[in-house]
Amino acid sequence: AFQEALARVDSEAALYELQVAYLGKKGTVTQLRGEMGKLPPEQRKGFGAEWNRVRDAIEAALEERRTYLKDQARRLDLARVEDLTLPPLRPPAGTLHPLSQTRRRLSESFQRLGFSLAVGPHVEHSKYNFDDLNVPKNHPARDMADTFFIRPHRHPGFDDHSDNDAAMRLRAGELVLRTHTSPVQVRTMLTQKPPIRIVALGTTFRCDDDATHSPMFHQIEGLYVDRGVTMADLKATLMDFTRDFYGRRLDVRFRPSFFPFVEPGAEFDIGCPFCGGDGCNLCKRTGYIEIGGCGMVHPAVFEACGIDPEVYTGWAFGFGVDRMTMSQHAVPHLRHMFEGDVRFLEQFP
Ligand code: FA5
Repeated sequence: AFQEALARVDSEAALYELQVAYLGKKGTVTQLRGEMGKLPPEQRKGFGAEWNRVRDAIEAALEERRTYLKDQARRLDLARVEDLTLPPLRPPAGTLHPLSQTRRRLSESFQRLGFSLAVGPHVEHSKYNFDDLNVPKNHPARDMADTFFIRPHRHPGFDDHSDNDAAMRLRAGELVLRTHTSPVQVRTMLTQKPPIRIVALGTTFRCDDDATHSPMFHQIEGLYVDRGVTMADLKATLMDFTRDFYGRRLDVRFRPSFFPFVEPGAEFDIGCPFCGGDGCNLCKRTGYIEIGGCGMVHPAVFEACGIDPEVYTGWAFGFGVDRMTMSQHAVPHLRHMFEGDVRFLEQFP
C-alpha cells in the first residue's frame, strides 16, 4: 500500500503528508511499534529488528522520492529560463506626451505638403509680436491683462539705460513672452525672399487660466508668400492638410473675422473628423470643429518686412495645438495636459 501511495505522490507537500501518515506520532508504522509490548519476550527481538528494517526502508523511499521531486522542479525551472521563444522581460517604458504626438504629426504633415519648419524665441520683442504685425499701440491684446511682459532691466543681458544698441534698445514693456506664433512670420519675411512656405510650431503665453485657456499653450503658424497667391490656395492647402492629418479630406469653412495682420481675415472650421459632418457629441452636433484664424497677409505687414505688396501676396493661418489635441481625445480640461499625471498620460500609448 505504501509503495502505491508513494508512486502517486507528485509534490513535496503530498510527500510530507504520506510521511506523517506512516512515520508521524500516530502513523501506521509508529503505532505498530506499540504492539511489541504485547508479544511474548522471545519474539520481541525479532519483531524489533524487522520493525527497524521496515522503518528504514520507508524513510529511504521517502528520501529518494523527495530528491526526485526536487530534481523535477529544478528541471522545469531551468527549462523555463532556457526557453528562447519566450518574450523578453522589458522594464515599463514611457510614451510620448499626447501634445508631443500631435506636434510631431502636424509638422510631419505640413512638411509632406512642402512647408519647411521655422522657429522663433519665446521671449520676443514687442516689435515682432505686435508692431510689425500691424497691431495698433492701443490694441487690447497689448494689455497687461493678456500679455506677459518681461522687465528688461532685471535681465542681465539687457540694459534699459544704455544707448549702445539704439535699434534694439529695450525699455520696460518692449519684451514680452510671445502671445502667438505670428512673430515668426515677421522674422521669416525679414530674412528670406519669396517664395516663402513655412510652418512654425511652438510654445506661446497669455494671462489666461480656465478649462480651455492655459497661461502656456502651443500654436502652429503657416505662411505662404509668392506672386499671385490667393485665398483659394489657402482653402485647398487646409483641405489637403486634413486629408494627410486625419486620413480623409474634410470640408473647410471660413467665417469672416478680424486679425490686424490679415485682410481679409477669417476663422476657419473643419468638418468634424469623428462624424465626417453628420453631427456628433464632439462637434456639438454642428458637423464642424473650430480650428483657428487665417487670412491674406496685410500689406502693412509686407511693408514692415521689406516685401513689396504690389508684387507679392500671401496667406497665413494659426491655430491652437492644445485645443486640437483636447478635442481629438475629448479631454475635458486643459489642465490635464500639463499636470504630468501618469494615469492620464498612460492613456496615450
Ligand atoms: C491668433 O493667435 C492669431 N495669431 C492666429 C492667426 C494667425 C490669425 C495667422 C490669422 C493669421 P487667436 O488669438 O484666436 O489667434 O488664437 C488662436 C488659437 O490659439 C485659438 O483658436 C485657440 O485654439 C488657441 N488659444 C488661444 N489662447 C489660448 C489659451 N490661453 N490656451 C490654449 N489655447 C489658446
